[in-house]
Amino acid sequence: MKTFFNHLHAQHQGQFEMFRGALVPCHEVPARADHVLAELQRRKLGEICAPQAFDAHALTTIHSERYLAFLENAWSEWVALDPDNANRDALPSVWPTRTFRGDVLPDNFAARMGLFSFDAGSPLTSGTWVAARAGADCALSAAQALVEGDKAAFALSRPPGHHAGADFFGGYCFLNNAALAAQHLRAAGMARVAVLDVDYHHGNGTQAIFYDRPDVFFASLHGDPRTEYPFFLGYADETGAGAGEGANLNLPLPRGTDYGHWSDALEVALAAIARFGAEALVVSLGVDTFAGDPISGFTLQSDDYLRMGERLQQAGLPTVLVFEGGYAVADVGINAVNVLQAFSR
Ligand code: OKP
Ligand code: ZN
Repeated sequence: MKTFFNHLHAQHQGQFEMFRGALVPCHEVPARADHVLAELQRRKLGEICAPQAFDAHALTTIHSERYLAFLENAWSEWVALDPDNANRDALPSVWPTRTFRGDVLPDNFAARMGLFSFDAGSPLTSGTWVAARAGADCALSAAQALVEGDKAAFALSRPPGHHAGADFFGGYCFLNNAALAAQHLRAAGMARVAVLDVDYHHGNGTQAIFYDRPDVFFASLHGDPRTEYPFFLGYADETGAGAGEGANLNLPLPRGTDYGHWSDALEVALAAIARFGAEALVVSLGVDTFAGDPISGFTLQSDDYLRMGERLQQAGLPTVLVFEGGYAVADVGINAVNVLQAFSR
């Protein structure tokens, strides 16, 4: 399968994220994607391709115009506030929670950082827009490869995407690559598309984007939000709204879940996707379900990713795999490429 690699991913290089009252080094580092690329090349697994450049219209199918305009200009606004800001990342520190207004677009930059985000763990850097924008092109290019008849394609990019909503960033995510890929497949004429999110964390952004739509099914296996990030979405009773009722499936699992129990939930998700009648599948491929992941709580082993890839392939659908989380940096290449290699067999 082809890999669409984001050659600009390292332009996004956050320094610190807020954790327990302190700024700690970012977990979401450029080496993550480099390890996956190196492992793909080591195993000679398919062609590494540069993405096509898609125009802004491809983004506005998923993200709001005012959010995209904010993201594109945020760094220059940040540096205009104070030239010394060029040496530090921008983090939000104030948010319009319940009872505040979300319709007013304040002039103040800090206020807009809060309006368009949901956590203080996602630094916005000098190259965030360039990297995220090229990542979106990778996801769209992978979807386009399916349109042109490829059975599967991989979008290898960072920052990840599944926490980003139509008009907000957070959880290290800025543009929702999986949602962009799914929408591209829909626009190309596939009537029903499923997104399967196997990252450790619930894909709140993807869920929210498609929550009221009957044409895109969202299924997610993830750490139970009662204890795990992103806490405020991802519960089993979220089944879709309006015309989208029944097209959302959350399978929260407890900390300590191993592949045996995880794969039982995978069967439930794949059965639901089959019943839905999906013509294509987008997999949000996070490998932070790995036992060695520093910020997650499942106990999958490297070999389990081979089983995962084999089972995903058996679903028999044209599939776009989009790289998401995975923070055990030394193992992230082996784990992600195990999925891809088993999928390709
Ligand atoms: C992004 B993705 C850890 C706090 C959690 C946010 C985690 C975002 C994960 N110190 N910070 O789903 O892999
Ligand atoms: Zn994750």
